[in-house]
Amino acid sequence: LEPLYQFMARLRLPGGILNGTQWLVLSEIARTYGNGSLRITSRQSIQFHGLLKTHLRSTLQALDKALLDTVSACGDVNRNVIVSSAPQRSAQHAEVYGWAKGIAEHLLPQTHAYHEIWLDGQRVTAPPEEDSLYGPTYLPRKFKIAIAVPPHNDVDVFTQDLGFIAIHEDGRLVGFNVCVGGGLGRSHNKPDTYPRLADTCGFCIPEQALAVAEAVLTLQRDHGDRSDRSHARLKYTVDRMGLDFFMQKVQQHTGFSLSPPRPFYFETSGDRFGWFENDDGTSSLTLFIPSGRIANIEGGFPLLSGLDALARLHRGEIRLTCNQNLLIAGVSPAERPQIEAVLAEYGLDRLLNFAPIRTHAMACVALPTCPLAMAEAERYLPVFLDHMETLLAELGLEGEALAVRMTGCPNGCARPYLAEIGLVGKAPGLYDLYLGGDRAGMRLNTLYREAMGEEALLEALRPLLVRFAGHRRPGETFGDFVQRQDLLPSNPSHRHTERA
Ligand code: SRM
Ligand code: SF4
Repeated sequence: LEPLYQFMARLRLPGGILNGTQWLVLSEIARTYGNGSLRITSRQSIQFHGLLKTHLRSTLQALDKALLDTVSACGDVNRNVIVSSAPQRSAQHAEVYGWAKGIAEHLLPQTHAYHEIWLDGQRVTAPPEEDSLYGPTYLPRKFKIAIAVPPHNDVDVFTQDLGFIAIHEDGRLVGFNVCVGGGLGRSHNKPDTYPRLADTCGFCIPEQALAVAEAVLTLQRDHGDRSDRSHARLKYTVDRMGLDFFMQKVQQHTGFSLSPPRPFYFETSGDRFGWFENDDGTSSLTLFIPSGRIANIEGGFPLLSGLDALARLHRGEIRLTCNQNLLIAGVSPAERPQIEAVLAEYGLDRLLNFAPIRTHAMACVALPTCPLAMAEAERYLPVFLDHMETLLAELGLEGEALAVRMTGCPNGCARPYLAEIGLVGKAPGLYDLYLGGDRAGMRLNTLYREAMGEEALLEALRPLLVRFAGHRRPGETFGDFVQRQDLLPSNPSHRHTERA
């Protein structure tokens, strides 16, 4: 008798875009085969948890019918390509999304194994098949790409192996700044593993983006460290080879030179909540989804059913954000009153009324499903934020959109190393405390104290917040304040800590 194995499955969803019909398929799968919940991820995708082994094929077949799949959402390949989710200029978003989709498709492994194993069971090609891009051994490690559309850095573009920053001039996409060598994963007590922000290396026109992506990925395939997985990401390859030499190789591979990076400005890495107008006459609504977890709580809040009702009604896009939230995008003026009625009927309008410290926080999944978790994250974040809300209210800081990010281990899945307050799980109930990130994803934070329980964390934060409340400059954020006041130790485990 086989044990009742259960699995997590993650969608490939470039740009995090779904239509209403697809949403309803996902919801049905979660209820029928999963644990009744959908989880929006920090890479703008959806995860199912609790899929029994015997239900995997039915799940993937149901996804296939909805034109969705899980190919390349995990593994040593290019992962889900992410894109800023809410530029109000609709045409800009559509164009940039087009490039993201193109890159995602270009870098998709060519294997037919997924179809053979999960869909029709028929062998499509004769073995052995070899992928012309990935070769017989694929990449040394996962590879991640994002496209940011300034002033939104909701994708945290500098944390990606390869980042593109869309440059618009007179409203027209003229190209992308190219950023290389970001990544966050590290291990406790291994100082030779570290988070690193990508370097902005040059500028390319849109038609060159595919070639740049292919060159960077191919160089990582050929030069990445295959002897030690903890050193196999591109950031280590770049540091080992030297950025200039690596970029020379990229230019040799593409056959063209990058021009100097163009100016850009990032205002925020967070989401803006509520309704906003788009330039095509439609509007969009961003809903806060606590840690991206969507379920019906028994005897409580019917979040999944409410979103299903919206999906049945809405003719435009449903967009997922890299902060684990959800947008009902492109709502026509005629549709808007109906959407508002559904929000009221299911009580979804309460998602617009949380304190900023909650709506700007993120936690990774961690326990009970993540096998790498050392401490709680998604389940503990709301408790920690209760304490933080009380503390901020006491100090007159209740409106502060302080960015708190929590993970159950140092892998960094909720990108805690950029937060103003980052909590990184070390053991059950114990977290390393990082401070001093900014709100636009331009700076890594710094390790402040190690292995702290709840009480110690609050005790450490209180005097800093008291000082902040009394001495901040107008508009200054907590992260900027602790940096300016020199309240942080120097931290040798971080590289390239600030983007100009
Ligand atoms: Fe992650 C592994 C969850 C974004 C760095 N991540 C895992 C696994 C699959 C655990 C495992 O290997 O067994 C987690 C599944 C937990 C579960 O029960 O569902 C997991 N990662 C997640 C998600 C769901 C976090 C979330 O709460 O939203 C995110 C899914 C993204 C997606 O849709 O593709 C997620 N992971 C990230 C990010 C953020 C990002 O990509 O922007 C990072 C840091 C950036 C980076 O890659 O450097 C990240 N995850 C890792 C690492 C460390 C990689 C490294 O270079 O050291 C691991 C462990 C590994 O790869 O060995 C990991
Ligand atoms: Fe799991 Fe660690 Fe990622 Fe959290 S940060 S989901 S605990 S691997």
